Amino acid sequence: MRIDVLSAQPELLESPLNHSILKRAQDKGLLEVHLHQLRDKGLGKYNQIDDYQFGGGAGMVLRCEPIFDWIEELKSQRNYDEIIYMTPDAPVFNQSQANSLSLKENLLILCGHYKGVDQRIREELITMEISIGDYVLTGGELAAAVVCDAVVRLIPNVIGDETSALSDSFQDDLLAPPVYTRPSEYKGLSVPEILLSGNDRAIELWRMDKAIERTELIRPDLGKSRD
Ligand code: 6GU
Repeated sequence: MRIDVLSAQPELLESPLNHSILKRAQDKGLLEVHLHQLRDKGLGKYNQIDDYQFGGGAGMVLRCEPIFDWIEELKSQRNYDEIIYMTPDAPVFNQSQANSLSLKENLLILCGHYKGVDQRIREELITMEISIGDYVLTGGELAAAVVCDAVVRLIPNVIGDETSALSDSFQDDLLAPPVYTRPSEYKGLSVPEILLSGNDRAIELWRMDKAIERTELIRPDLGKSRD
């Protein structure tokens, strides 16, 4: 997979992209990430990328020219499966979208800033809009890092143990069951007996029970499709 990210602050993505799963995917040759500075195609002496909004109102808006120029240049070099705009006024990202994005070859992600981008960009260039939740971040960069992490870890062979991604919370609309490791007794706190029993079938049933119990308690909205 190749991911291009277009941003006014690409440095914000450097650390998350160069550690952990995202680094491992790149080291294994399964992922290429290219960060692009919006300002490189800014206007005039000061490389301007934003401007006041028509009609008045507080806050700057990212202008058409630098973003059209960047996206048209990148599109002339390869076909993008999706051109994604990160913005709080969009449908909220979920695991099923992460699954389908993990099957794509080329993704282009545009990070919003300030009051957002000129609407014409959204209508002409963007094929998918993503929010990561109901709160406002200063820019789309941290949200883009979240989406990249969620997507890239699902690319086959990025994480060693395939079953590990498949048993994540949300893969089946259930939160994950509790997990324990050694020691089996710590400060008088013990691990549920069943996990030490060696009875695989009973353990599987216990985990399913716990997953359902936790989902109903913490995220009853997730269970809806099971009713
Ligand atoms: Cl994608 N961008 C910004 N700026 N804020 C957000 C977001 C995105 N998702 C949730 N809040």
